[in-house]
Amino acid sequence: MYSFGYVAIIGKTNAGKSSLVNALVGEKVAIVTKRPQTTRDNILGILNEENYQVVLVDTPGVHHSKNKLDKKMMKNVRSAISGVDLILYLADGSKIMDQEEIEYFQHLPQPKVLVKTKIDKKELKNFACDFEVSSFTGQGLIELKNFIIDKMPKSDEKNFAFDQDYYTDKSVKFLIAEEIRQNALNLLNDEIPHGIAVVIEKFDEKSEIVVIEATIIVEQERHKGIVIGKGGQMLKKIGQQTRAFAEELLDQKVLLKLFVKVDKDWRNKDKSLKDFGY
Ligand SMILES: Nc1nc2c(ncn2[C@@H]2O[C@H](COP(=O)(O)OP(=O)(O)OP(=O)(O)O)[C@@H](O)[C@H]2O)c(=O)[nH]1
Ligand SMILES: [Mg+2]
Repeated sequence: MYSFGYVAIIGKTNAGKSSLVNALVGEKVAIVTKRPQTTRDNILGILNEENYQVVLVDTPGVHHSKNKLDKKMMKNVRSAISGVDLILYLADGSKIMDQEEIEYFQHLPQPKVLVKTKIDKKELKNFACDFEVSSFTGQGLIELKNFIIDKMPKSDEKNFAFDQDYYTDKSVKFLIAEEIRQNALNLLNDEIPHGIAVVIEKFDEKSEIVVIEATIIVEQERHKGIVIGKGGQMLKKIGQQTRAFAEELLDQKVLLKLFVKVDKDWRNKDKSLKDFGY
């Protein structure tokens, strides 16, 4: 018997969704930051074994929309919920589930389970759940994984949707663009809000060194200088961290050039959203 199916990973922003997908897959599929609203797209993390394939759908955190990008993100969440074989709703174990969150969970379609995350934290809250996990220590992951595989539709034939060599549906270009965004979010202070997008302008693998050119888009003129930093120091740091990731991913030397561009209020412009891949 073969098992194949889709699992949506839903939850408030910062609940630990991307961390759990990465921990279950064992590869860096989705970027993680301490900041809210990190994930913007639905990103697939694929678990492969001879007799099963499970497609985990990482989603943007559920939040109230302030701009067109937010609305697209919430549309991504809704589309992830429909037609999956199981929903994992993740709730941060160090925060209480307020009434709004409880109701949101109750309104999700079946089959669904409530997963308490970050159980390695000291300030754990006491609320009922089906599974308790920590992506940091690995606690509860095997139990959760076995439960997921068990819940997937069974078939005599191997009807998997993805080549078993793949652990995500995203391209190397996408993963590197996201890594740049992650490192920028982690290195920059709170002055730069979530108005950053990254576009890969050039990806040249022809010679033995891979040449990548990327532009970081900011939404205000004064943010440009902050991203570049004094004497270009900030941009250099973002570049260094990303190059290390890209070289490991590609198993090749990488030359990474970063540029910064202003696109005022791009999160509310349809054309910009499309140009930046949202
Ligand atoms: N202590 C602890 N922290 C965790 C754990 N999992 C995630 N975190 C932290 O929680 C923060 C948010 O993690 P993410 O995985 O990006 O959360 P997310 O739900 O994908 O967030 P959005 O994409 O913004 O919706 C990061 O700072 C993580 O390091 C965990 O198991 N233990
Ligand atoms: Mg995320």
